[in-house]
Amino acid sequence: MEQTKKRSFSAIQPSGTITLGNYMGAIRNWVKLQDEFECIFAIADLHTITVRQEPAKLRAHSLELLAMLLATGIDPEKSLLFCQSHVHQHAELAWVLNCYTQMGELSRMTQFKDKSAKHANNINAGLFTYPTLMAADILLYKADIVPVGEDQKQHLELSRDIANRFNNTYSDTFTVPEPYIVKAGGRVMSLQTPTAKMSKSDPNENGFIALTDPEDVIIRKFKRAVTDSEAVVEYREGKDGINNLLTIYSVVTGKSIEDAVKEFEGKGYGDLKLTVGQAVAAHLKPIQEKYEYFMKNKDYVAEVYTKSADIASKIAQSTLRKVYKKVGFLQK
Ligand code: ATP
Ligand code: LTN
Repeated sequence: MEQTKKRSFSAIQPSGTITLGNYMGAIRNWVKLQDEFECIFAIADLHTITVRQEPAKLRAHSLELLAMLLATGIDPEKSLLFCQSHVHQHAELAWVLNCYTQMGELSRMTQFKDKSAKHANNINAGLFTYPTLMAADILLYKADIVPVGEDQKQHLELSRDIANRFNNTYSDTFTVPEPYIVKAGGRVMSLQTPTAKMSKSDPNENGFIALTDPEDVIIRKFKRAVTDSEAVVEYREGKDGINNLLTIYSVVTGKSIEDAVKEFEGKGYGDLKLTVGQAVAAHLKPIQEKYEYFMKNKDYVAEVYTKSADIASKIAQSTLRKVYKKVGFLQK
């Protein structure tokens, strides 16, 4: 890939069924960035095993995620789409970066604190060094921007610190990446606990909308969404449930929040929930049809990720070679 445009890198974990939160916070924007940037997308399977996975499920989730990304509009003619474990340089650079990252920095990461609380019986070293692998993902490709949801901001800041530290210790090696976080949809909340982010590994399925949920399930989940007792559709602080519904509605319909609020003037929460559910189902329908198509054409999906990994590996190797030289390894 000859680089003329600025580069974007992002990844997503195959840790479950992709949600409306992943779509609104990340994937929807990935699709849009493809013309302006040279985009590289990875399935972060190495990151996913920081939480124990059933092997058959991990394999299935990875394939489903690839098919879903293609269905949402990731175009292999324009972008690379591959599995992180297929490009061995990710793990190799992560090792080097581990030696340039402090324990104190890693122990301040809120995701580490949250996940170690959630998985108290498996606080493994990989969960702790998760952010250095993420830094390796980004820095290998000299990405200028990293489109992610709000929850990844802290990891991105650490990636920037690691890049600067390495550059200052040796000489300019890494591009210092900028986070690219959208305002609307950067943090979609759980439908059941609107103060917590919508998460694909939430054991309560009513908390999230999976992109594969059929229309009746989507509508049912929205009908059960937790709101408040005021019965006025307004967007303001303290109305987490309603704010979340209005944000979702605004993103899937392209209407502004103010227009959405006007539309529901004098109407009750029941109307709002039903309309939002219908709008989400209508928005997801064409994506679901394409998803079915790609799931029936697994050979095509395999061809995409194999070809992409070959190209990615060449870019990654050129960075890794420079890093090995700078730290003082003998050259082969
Ligand atoms: P897990 O529940 O396993 O931690 P997750 O649902 O948080 O997974 P990730 O694979 O960690 O998803 O994230 C993929 C992308 O989706 C990231 O860019 C992340 O910032 C974004 N994202 C995840 N959840 C949300 C959300 N609720 N709102 C907006 N963006 C989100
Ligand atoms: N940790 C990210 C997924 C991820 C990622 C990356 C995102 C892995 N490597 C590199 C951006 C850049 C998450 O969304 N939980």
